[in-house]
Amino acid sequence: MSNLVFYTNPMSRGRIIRWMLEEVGLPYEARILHWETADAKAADYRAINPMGKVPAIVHDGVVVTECAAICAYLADAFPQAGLAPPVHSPLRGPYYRWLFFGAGPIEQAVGAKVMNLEPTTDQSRSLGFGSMDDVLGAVEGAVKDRAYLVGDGFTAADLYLASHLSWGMNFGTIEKRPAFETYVERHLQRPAARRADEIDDALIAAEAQPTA
Ligand SMILES: N[C@@H](CCC(=O)N[C@@H](CS)C(=O)NCC(=O)O)C(=O)O
Repeated sequence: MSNLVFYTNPMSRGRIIRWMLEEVGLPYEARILHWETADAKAADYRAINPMGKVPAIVHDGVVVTECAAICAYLADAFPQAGLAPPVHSPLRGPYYRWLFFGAGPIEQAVGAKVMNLEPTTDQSRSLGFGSMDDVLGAVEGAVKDRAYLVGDGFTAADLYLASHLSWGMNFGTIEKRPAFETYVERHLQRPAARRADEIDDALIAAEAQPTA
Protein backbone atom coordinates (compact mmCIF):
# COMPACT_ATOMS: atom_id res chain seq x y z
CA MET A 1 0.00 0.00 0.00
CA SER A 2 1.26 3.46 -0.94
CA ASN A 3 2.02 5.96 1.81
CA LEU A 4 -0.24 8.38 -0.08
CA VAL A 5 -3.75 7.09 -0.72
CA PHE A 6 -6.34 9.22 -2.50
CA TYR A 7 -10.08 8.45 -2.24
CA THR A 8 -12.08 9.94 -5.05
CA ASN A 9 -14.67 9.67 -7.74
CA PRO A 10 -13.82 11.10 -11.18
CA MET A 11 -17.06 13.12 -11.22
CA SER A 12 -16.48 14.97 -7.99
CA ARG A 13 -14.43 17.59 -6.20
CA GLY A 14 -11.81 14.84 -6.14
CA ARG A 15 -10.73 16.27 -9.50
CA ILE A 16 -9.30 19.25 -7.61
CA ILE A 17 -7.13 16.94 -5.54
CA ARG A 18 -6.11 14.85 -8.55
CA TRP A 19 -4.77 18.07 -10.08
CA MET A 20 -2.98 18.89 -6.83
CA LEU A 21 -1.43 15.40 -6.67
CA GLU A 22 -0.28 15.68 -10.27
CA GLU A 23 1.34 19.03 -9.42
CA VAL A 24 3.15 17.38 -6.51
CA GLY A 25 4.33 14.72 -8.91
CA LEU A 26 4.90 11.85 -6.48
CA PRO A 27 3.33 8.41 -6.74
CA TYR A 28 -0.05 7.96 -5.09
CA GLU A 29 -2.65 5.22 -4.98
CA ALA A 30 -6.12 6.28 -6.11
CA ARG A 31 -9.13 4.41 -4.75
CA ILE A 32 -12.29 5.11 -6.67
CA LEU A 33 -15.49 5.13 -4.66
CA HIS A 34 -18.77 4.66 -6.50
CA TRP A 35 -22.05 6.41 -5.79
CA GLU A 36 -24.16 3.51 -7.11
CA THR A 37 -22.68 0.98 -4.72
CA ALA A 38 -22.53 3.53 -1.89
CA ASP A 39 -18.85 2.69 -1.21
CA ALA A 40 -18.39 6.12 0.35
CA LYS A 41 -21.12 5.40 2.89
CA ALA A 42 -19.63 2.07 4.02
CA ALA A 43 -18.24 1.86 7.54
CA ASP A 44 -14.61 1.44 6.47
CA TYR A 45 -14.69 4.68 4.48
CA ARG A 46 -16.76 6.49 7.12
CA ALA A 47 -13.85 5.74 9.47
CA ILE A 48 -11.77 7.97 7.16
CA ASN A 49 -14.43 10.57 6.41
CA PRO A 50 -17.48 10.38 8.69
CA MET A 51 -19.29 12.56 6.12
CA GLY A 52 -19.06 9.71 3.62
CA LYS A 53 -17.86 12.22 1.03
CA VAL A 54 -14.91 12.40 -1.33
CA PRO A 55 -12.17 13.45 -1.65
CA ALA A 56 -9.95 12.33 1.20
CA ILE A 57 -6.30 11.44 1.47
CA VAL A 58 -4.32 9.33 3.89
CA HIS A 59 -0.65 10.28 3.94
CA ASP A 60 1.71 8.37 6.24
CA GLY A 61 -1.34 7.51 8.34
CA VAL A 62 -2.58 11.13 8.47
CA VAL A 63 -6.17 11.54 7.30
CA VAL A 64 -7.11 14.79 5.60
CA THR A 65 -10.56 15.60 4.23
CA GLU A 66 -11.95 18.84 2.77
CA CYS A 67 -10.50 19.99 -0.55
CA ALA A 68 -8.98 23.23 0.71
CA ALA A 69 -7.38 21.49 3.68
CA ILE A 70 -5.99 18.75 1.43
CA CYS A 71 -4.55 21.38 -0.94
CA ALA A 72 -2.91 23.24 1.97
CA TYR A 73 -1.64 20.02 3.53
CA LEU A 74 -0.10 18.67 0.32
CA ALA A 75 1.54 22.02 -0.49
CA ASP A 76 3.21 22.03 2.93
CA ALA A 77 4.03 18.32 3.02
CA PHE A 78 5.79 18.55 -0.36
CA PRO A 79 7.43 22.01 -0.39
CA GLN A 80 9.66 21.02 -3.30
CA ALA A 81 6.58 21.38 -5.53
CA GLY A 82 6.54 25.13 -4.77
CA LEU A 83 2.77 25.33 -4.31
CA ALA A 84 2.70 27.56 -1.22
CA PRO A 85 4.61 30.61 -0.04
CA PRO A 86 7.13 29.81 2.72
CA VAL A 87 5.54 29.52 6.17
CA HIS A 88 6.81 32.84 7.50
CA SER A 89 6.38 34.81 4.29
CA PRO A 90 3.85 37.69 4.38
CA LEU A 91 2.37 36.06 1.26
CA ARG A 92 1.03 33.40 3.56
CA GLY A 93 -1.72 35.92 4.48
CA PRO A 94 -3.33 36.24 1.05
CA TYR A 95 -2.61 32.58 0.39
CA TYR A 96 -4.73 31.50 3.37
CA ARG A 97 -7.27 34.19 2.66
CA TRP A 98 -8.10 32.86 -0.80
CA LEU A 99 -8.00 29.19 0.15
CA PHE A 100 -10.52 29.88 2.91
CA PHE A 101 -12.54 32.19 0.69
CA GLY A 102 -12.99 29.29 -1.71
CA ALA A 103 -13.99 26.84 1.00
CA GLY A 104 -16.28 29.37 2.70
CA PRO A 105 -18.00 32.14 0.74
CA ILE A 106 -17.61 30.64 -2.75
CA GLU A 107 -18.84 27.18 -1.70
CA GLN A 108 -21.77 28.71 0.20
CA ALA A 109 -22.76 31.11 -2.57
CA VAL A 110 -22.70 28.33 -5.16
CA GLY A 111 -24.64 25.99 -2.84
CA ALA A 112 -27.30 28.65 -2.29
CA LYS A 113 -27.58 29.22 -6.02
CA VAL A 114 -27.97 25.49 -6.72
CA MET A 115 -30.80 25.41 -4.15
CA ASN A 116 -32.39 28.54 -5.64
CA LEU A 117 -31.91 30.41 -2.38
CA GLU A 118 -31.37 34.08 -3.10
CA PRO A 119 -30.74 35.87 0.20
CA THR A 120 -32.57 39.12 0.89
CA THR A 121 -30.48 42.16 1.85
CA ASP A 122 -31.30 41.56 5.52
CA GLN A 123 -30.30 37.90 5.34
CA SER A 124 -27.07 38.70 3.52
CA ARG A 125 -25.82 40.63 6.55
CA SER A 126 -25.66 37.49 8.63
CA LEU A 127 -24.79 35.01 5.90
CA GLY A 128 -21.04 34.38 5.64
CA PHE A 129 -21.06 34.80 1.88
CA GLY A 130 -23.25 37.91 1.83
CA SER A 131 -24.43 37.65 -1.74
CA MET A 132 -23.23 35.96 -4.92
CA ASP A 133 -22.62 39.37 -6.41
CA ASP A 134 -20.32 40.42 -3.59
CA VAL A 135 -18.47 37.09 -3.73
CA LEU A 136 -17.91 37.35 -7.47
CA GLY A 137 -16.92 41.00 -7.16
CA ALA A 138 -14.27 40.13 -4.56
CA VAL A 139 -12.90 37.31 -6.72
CA GLU A 140 -12.89 39.48 -9.82
CA GLY A 141 -10.91 42.15 -7.98
CA ALA A 142 -8.34 39.51 -7.01
CA VAL A 143 -7.81 37.99 -10.46
CA LYS A 144 -8.48 40.82 -12.90
CA ASP A 145 -5.30 41.52 -14.87
CA ARG A 146 -3.35 39.22 -12.58
CA ALA A 147 -1.90 35.83 -13.37
CA TYR A 148 -1.75 34.70 -9.73
CA LEU A 149 -3.62 35.38 -6.51
CA VAL A 150 -0.47 35.57 -4.44
CA GLY A 151 2.84 37.16 -5.41
CA ASP A 152 4.17 36.16 -8.81
CA GLY A 153 3.82 32.40 -8.75
CA PHE A 154 1.19 29.67 -8.96
CA THR A 155 0.04 28.29 -5.61
CA ALA A 156 -2.51 25.82 -4.29
CA ALA A 157 -4.82 28.82 -3.81
CA ASP A 158 -4.83 29.38 -7.59
CA LEU A 159 -5.47 25.70 -8.17
CA TYR A 160 -8.43 25.73 -5.79
CA LEU A 161 -9.93 28.98 -7.08
CA ALA A 162 -9.43 28.06 -10.75
CA SER A 163 -11.16 24.72 -10.05
CA HIS A 164 -14.16 26.46 -8.45
CA LEU A 165 -14.45 29.01 -11.25
CA SER A 166 -14.05 26.43 -13.98
CA TRP A 167 -16.59 24.04 -12.49
CA GLY A 168 -19.02 26.86 -11.67
CA MET A 169 -18.84 28.47 -15.13
CA ASN A 170 -19.26 25.07 -16.82
CA PHE A 171 -22.32 24.22 -14.74
CA GLY A 172 -23.86 27.69 -14.80
CA THR A 173 -23.55 28.31 -11.07
CA ILE A 174 -20.91 31.02 -11.53
CA GLU A 175 -21.50 33.76 -14.05
CA LYS A 176 -18.94 33.89 -16.87
CA ARG A 177 -16.83 37.02 -16.63
CA PRO A 178 -13.87 37.74 -18.93
CA ALA A 179 -11.48 38.01 -15.96
CA PHE A 180 -12.54 34.57 -14.72
CA GLU A 181 -12.21 33.01 -18.17
CA THR A 182 -8.71 34.40 -18.72
CA TYR A 183 -7.60 33.28 -15.27
CA VAL A 184 -9.05 29.77 -15.59
CA GLU A 185 -7.77 29.20 -19.12
CA ARG A 186 -4.25 30.13 -18.06
CA HIS A 187 -4.14 27.67 -15.17
CA LEU A 188 -5.98 24.82 -16.85
CA GLN A 189 -3.18 24.77 -19.45
CA ARG A 190 -0.73 23.56 -16.83
CA PRO A 191 0.63 20.09 -17.66
CA ALA A 192 -0.50 18.73 -14.28
CA ALA A 193 -4.05 20.03 -14.82
CA ARG A 194 -4.17 18.36 -18.22
CA ARG A 195 -2.81 15.09 -16.89
CA ALA A 196 -5.34 15.11 -14.06
CA ASP A 197 -8.22 15.74 -16.47
CA GLU A 198 -7.03 12.97 -18.78
CA ILE A 199 -6.91 10.47 -15.93
CA ASP A 200 -10.36 11.36 -14.59
CA ASP A 201 -11.94 11.62 -18.04
CA ALA A 202 -10.56 8.17 -18.91
CA LEU A 203 -12.05 6.75 -15.70
CA ILE A 204 -15.44 8.25 -16.57
CA ALA A 205 -15.24 6.88 -20.13
CA ALA A 206 -14.29 3.42 -18.85
CA GLU A 207 -17.22 3.39 -16.45
CA ALA A 208 -19.58 4.39 -19.24
CA GLN A 209 -18.58 1.29 -21.26
CA PRO A 210 -21.23 -1.43 -21.14
CA THR A 211 -19.95 -4.52 -19.35
CA ALA A 212 -20.07 -7.80 -21.31
N1 LIG B 1 -16.66 20.15 1.77
C1 LIG B 1 -16.21 18.99 1.05
C2 LIG B 1 -17.28 18.62 0.05
C3 LIG B 1 -17.13 17.19 -0.42
C4 LIG B 1 -18.34 16.78 -1.24
O1 LIG B 1 -19.45 17.33 -1.15
N2 LIG B 1 -18.14 15.74 -2.05
C5 LIG B 1 -19.22 15.23 -2.85
C6 LIG B 1 -18.71 15.03 -4.29
S1 LIG B 1 -18.24 16.52 -5.06
C7 LIG B 1 -19.66 13.87 -2.36
O2 LIG B 1 -18.86 13.07 -1.91
N3 LIG B 1 -20.96 13.60 -2.50
C8 LIG B 1 -21.51 12.31 -2.24
C9 LIG B 1 -22.43 12.30 -1.06
O3 LIG B 1 -22.52 13.28 -0.33
O4 LIG B 1 -23.07 11.28 -0.90
C10 LIG B 1 -14.87 19.27 0.37
O5 LIG B 1 -14.56 20.41 0.08
O6 LIG B 1 -14.11 18.31 0.15
